[in-house]
Amino acid sequence: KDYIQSSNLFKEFIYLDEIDSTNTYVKQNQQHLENATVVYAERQTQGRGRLSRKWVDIEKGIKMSILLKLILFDLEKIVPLTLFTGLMINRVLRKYGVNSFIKWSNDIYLNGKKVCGILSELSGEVEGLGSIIIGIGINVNTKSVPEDIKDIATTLKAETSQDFDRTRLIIDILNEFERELPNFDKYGFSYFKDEYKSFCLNFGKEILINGERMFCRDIGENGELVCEKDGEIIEISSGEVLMRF
Ligand code: BT5
Repeated sequence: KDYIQSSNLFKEFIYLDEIDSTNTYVKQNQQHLENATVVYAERQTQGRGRLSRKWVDIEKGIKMSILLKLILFDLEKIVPLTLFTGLMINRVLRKYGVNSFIKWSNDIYLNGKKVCGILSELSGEVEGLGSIIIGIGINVNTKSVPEDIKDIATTLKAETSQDFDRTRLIIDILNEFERELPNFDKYGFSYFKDEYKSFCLNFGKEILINGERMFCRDIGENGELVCEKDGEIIEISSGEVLMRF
């Protein structure tokens, strides 16, 4: 509450015990919600990932959505905004001494397993004008994850043997987001590109995209992957990226 009161961006924080999905909640209630409202849920019964995938609910974690209203979007800015959000989370985790990395475009990894996912969704009432909902899921204070995702997912506690103050973590993430948003607005993703590259697991590696093997040469000005295949340069701005470990 103190943080929200002192924030120039975030004006409202809604706490829910249980909801289907914080992104769905924001989408359904956005007419009544102020710009930059943050909705947090202790439990999600139908947490969502991208492309109709599921986000498994893990207790003692963070599941929240940020509503940014009346954004004249520029679809080109949506992917970079998600990348920017991931980078801010990665930055905060690193400040806590956590050895996290980013898997393009929006996953945070710790010791080869996913600890955080981001789901950005557009919701437009009028053409070109609408809102962006940024959903953030972080696995925090459980020692383990459910059996069905244990090979691919982990929690901050499982990897560091530490408990994290979730309120502090949320405030630090929102704070970092708020502090850097003007730079993102003004200069776009390119302002953050070098930092992103230095923590991006895909950069400088062979990756598989839709079954095709290519080499990731660079991260572009808008956060696209610049890849090389058979001497040809291919730019990828969305889609599935599978790491070859
Ligand atoms: C994501 O999708 O990673 C986006 C996750 C966003 C979750 C937040 S929570 C608050 C807000 N409300 C929502 O309903 N969603 C957002 P994607 O890149 O498609 O990854 C989904 C895949 O991650 C699944 O198919 C699983 O393989 C894996 N996965 C599912 N649950 C996980 C978990 N808790 N931790 C790590 N990996 C998980």
